[in-house]
Amino acid sequence: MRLTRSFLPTLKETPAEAQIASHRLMLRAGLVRQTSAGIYAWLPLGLRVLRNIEQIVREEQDAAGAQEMLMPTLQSAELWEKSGRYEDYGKEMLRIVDRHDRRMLYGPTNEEMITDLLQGSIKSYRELPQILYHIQWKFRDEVRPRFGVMRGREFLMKDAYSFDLDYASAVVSYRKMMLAYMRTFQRIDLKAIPMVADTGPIGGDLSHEFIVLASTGESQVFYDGDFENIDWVNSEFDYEKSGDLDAFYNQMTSMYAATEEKHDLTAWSTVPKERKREGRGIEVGHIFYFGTRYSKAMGMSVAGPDGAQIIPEMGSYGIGVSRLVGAVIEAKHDEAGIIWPDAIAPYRASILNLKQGDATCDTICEDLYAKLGGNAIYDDRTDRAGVKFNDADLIGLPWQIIVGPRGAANGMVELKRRATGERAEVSLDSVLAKIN
Ligand code: 5CA
Repeated sequence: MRLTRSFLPTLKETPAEAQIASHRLMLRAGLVRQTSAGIYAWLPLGLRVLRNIEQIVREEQDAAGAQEMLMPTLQSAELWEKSGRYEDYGKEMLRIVDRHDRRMLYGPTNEEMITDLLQGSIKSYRELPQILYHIQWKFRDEVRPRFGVMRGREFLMKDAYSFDLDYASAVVSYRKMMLAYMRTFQRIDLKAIPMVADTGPIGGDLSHEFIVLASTGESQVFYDGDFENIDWVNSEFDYEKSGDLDAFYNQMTSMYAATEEKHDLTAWSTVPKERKREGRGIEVGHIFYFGTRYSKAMGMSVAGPDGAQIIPEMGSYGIGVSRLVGAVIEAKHDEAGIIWPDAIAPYRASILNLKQGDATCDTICEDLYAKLGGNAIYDDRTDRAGVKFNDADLIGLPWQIIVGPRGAANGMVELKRRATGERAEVSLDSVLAKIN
């Protein structure tokens, strides 16, 4: 993308309405713009990050055996009356009336809809277990939307739903999702701690929140320091083998918000003192096992092996995809701007032409830009070098290729790694090899 041709409205001034770093940086780097309270338009650069995160979430859901589908944003009130949640959800639910006076709502979540969809089609125990997910916009009329996309009213969520024949099988589904979450956050280069959680209006009796560590986070979390060192992506966990499963599960349940008195702190008390950690973080995911609460309410049952009807055991599993964009920035920024992890960066590199109009600089930049195949931002503006450096740091791509007339004359450019600030003079040949 050439900066002179792109819609990338960066801001020099810090927007007054933004209280936290990620909100300020998302506005300043031209990732989003608010269109009304708690509702954001994703500008080209922001959308690329959102899509990259979405893709990692999708790959890990698929790898865990979940199947992608897409349910609508609008739902009928009747569905929610069946589960009893139409009234319970209160003012957070955006209620809409269509031209035939039918009561509709903009979905805040999809337990009712997915259960209703499956109950018409799944008849036998042989068709279970199933895990289905979609990545879809939600609306919750939060009283106080704030912190930009972190607590929006409209936000993008990945929500998955599992259906199993019995408790033991439902717990396996739950653990599969748990591991998929840990892998997802690790791939985004985040440290996430699963914390035993309240189930809230969703209901159920087994639930974890996933807290991404960031010093500015709203949630306080106590955790076992050993947890930060587990390589979720490269470890094998055998869900069918109970030994592995239990070890894994015990690790997961040893994380508590020690301030929540109602939690059983026995497991926490067994963590050696030197491994106990306290931190702050942002809730980016929440998973729930809730048994037959919705399947029963929506009238779902399947024929068991002996012909008797079985009401499936369910769980639901959410990741705040749009919130993750903010959470990543909270975890990864400095005074100068964003520091995108490689896995989700909107582009790999910024090319900074320090002397636009100089034949050698222009040729080198054009050549690099072509060879990076659309995976770079080319700062081809005629601005001062200082402006280009500042904007490149603000936007935060992993690499900066700095092309100035002195080096260019000798076929050399400067390569800067945004995360470390390390700079090195490199030849044109090696710059692409380094970046790729
Ligand atoms: N039905 C369940 C799981 S599918 C559910 O809705 N869970 S939730 O309410 O905890 O939401 C799941 C995730 O969505 C949260 O962990 C959070 O990351 C994200 N989320 C929730 N509310 C908002 C919001 N107002 N703005 C941005 N993200 C949100």
